[in-house]
Amino acid sequence: MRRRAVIAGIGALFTSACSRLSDSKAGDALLSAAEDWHRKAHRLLGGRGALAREYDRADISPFFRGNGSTDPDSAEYKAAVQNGFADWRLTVRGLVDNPLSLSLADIAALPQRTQITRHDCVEGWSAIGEWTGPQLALVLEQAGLKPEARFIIFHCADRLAGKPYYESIDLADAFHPQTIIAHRLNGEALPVRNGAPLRMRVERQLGYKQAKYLTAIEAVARLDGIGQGKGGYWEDRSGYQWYAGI
Ligand SMILES: Nc1nc2c(c(=O)[nH]1)N[C@H]1C(S)=C(S)[C@@H](COP(=O)(O)O)O[C@H]1N2
Ligand SMILES: [Mo]
Repeated sequence: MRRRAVIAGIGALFTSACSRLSDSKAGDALLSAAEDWHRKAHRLLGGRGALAREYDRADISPFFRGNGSTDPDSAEYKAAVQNGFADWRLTVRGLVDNPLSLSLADIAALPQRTQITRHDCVEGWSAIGEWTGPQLALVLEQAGLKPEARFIIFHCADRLAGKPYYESIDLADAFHPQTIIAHRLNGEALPVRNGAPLRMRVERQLGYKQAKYLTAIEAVARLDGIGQGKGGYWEDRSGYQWYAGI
């Protein structure tokens, strides 16, 4: 019963997220024409709620390589590794009714989802891994999104070329059932290489959207004012599109 209520709730959120997106001028200005076409085509071809393919245990890649930051070199992160991430906190803030500060134990105590999916990096490699963690939707429901919230920003502990890595998604992806806050890879605690202790899995999108070393989740109305305003580290400094749907 409860599950059904949650699914109905997610359905309603999809509808409101989509109508909010289509009538928002800020959102339209943000997206290039081609990107907007891609996003709309994706919605028609199976819909934004369609599931990414899930694989079998036998398909899991023997080694899930690391890319981008693979060993953040800040003193804080090194200290966190040293004490087994015992004091790691994930904050949930911005346009929410109840800001949260979650420990790894809080995250592990939530209902968990495990999914075996393929990660596709634009640099031309893929890997299949089994990810475990709570759905982002559960955490956002606990925090209670304010009606003005339209995007979710993921803040990370690492920097590349001196700038903090960050990413963002819209509410359709935020409430997608396969969007999880992963703390396990192939049944083990996440390796540092792959984003320990927490990283996002947004399975309908490309590799650079899968934010590692997650420290905060922020609900916002607009993307300008965060980083250089294009919604992500690579979006800000290369031609990478904000909507990286696959
Ligand atoms: N915080 C952070 N997240 C990140 C990156 C990064 O450098 N820093 N690189 C991105 C890119 S381009 C890819 S392909 C994936 C790589 O994930 P992996 O290291 O687990 O293979 O993480 C993404 N998330
Ligand atoms: Mo990537």
